[in-house]
Amino acid sequence: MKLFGYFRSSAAFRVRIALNLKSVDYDQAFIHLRKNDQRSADFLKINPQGLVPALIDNGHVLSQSLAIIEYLEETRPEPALLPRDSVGRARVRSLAQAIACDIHPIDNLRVLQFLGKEMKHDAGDIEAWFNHWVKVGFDGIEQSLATDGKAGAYCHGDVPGLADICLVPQVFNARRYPSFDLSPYPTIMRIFGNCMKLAAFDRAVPEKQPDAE
Ligand SMILES: N[C@@H](CCC(=O)N[C@@H](CS)C(=O)NCC(=O)O)C(=O)O
Repeated sequence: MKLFGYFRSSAAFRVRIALNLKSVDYDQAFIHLRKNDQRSADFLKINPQGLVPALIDNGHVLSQSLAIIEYLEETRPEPALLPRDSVGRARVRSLAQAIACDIHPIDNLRVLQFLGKEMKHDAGDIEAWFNHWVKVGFDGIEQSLATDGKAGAYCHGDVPGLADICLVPQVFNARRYPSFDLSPYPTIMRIFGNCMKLAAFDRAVPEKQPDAE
């Protein structure tokens, strides 16, 4: 199994955590996003979307972190990353998608670069954009986690799963600008702290990857 990623990519970070939780060994190939390797002809043959992560398993090329993680869940069911019951699965997928579909895509590198290079926004505008969309997303996620009675040590009870896999990299992203205030999110940060005590999460952090700079 080979993961194409980048140490700072939060979507690749999700897949690293999932692979670690499932104790799957994998090789890594490093796609330097700041050098635009994701748009090189060689990488576009692997993922024409020009995004990391991509995962090759048994000759099959997979892309999109949530699709990859669901594939891992189906092919290597233990330990489960989704609850057994349908309502629980919907809740966990909702939390994961609140991050992966609603926050992350509009704060992505190519969006920030477009705001700067093409739309001529300055660094302050870009920081405000980034922080605004993390705040909008985190406000709702904090409210859900704090009030629906389903969170335990982790987002869903006391077993780490898909929602935690998305939450932890997004907290790393939220720290990109010191101006972002994490104090309104005590439940998110409590769960983040619990996740970071687990080796599967700790080994996946950006600074521990071989391509970290
Ligand atoms: N929805 C995709 C998002 C993938 C994505 O946005 N990857 C970023 C890194 S986190 C990337 O490759 N960015 C390259 C760019 O913006 O040019 C997924 O979940 O895999």
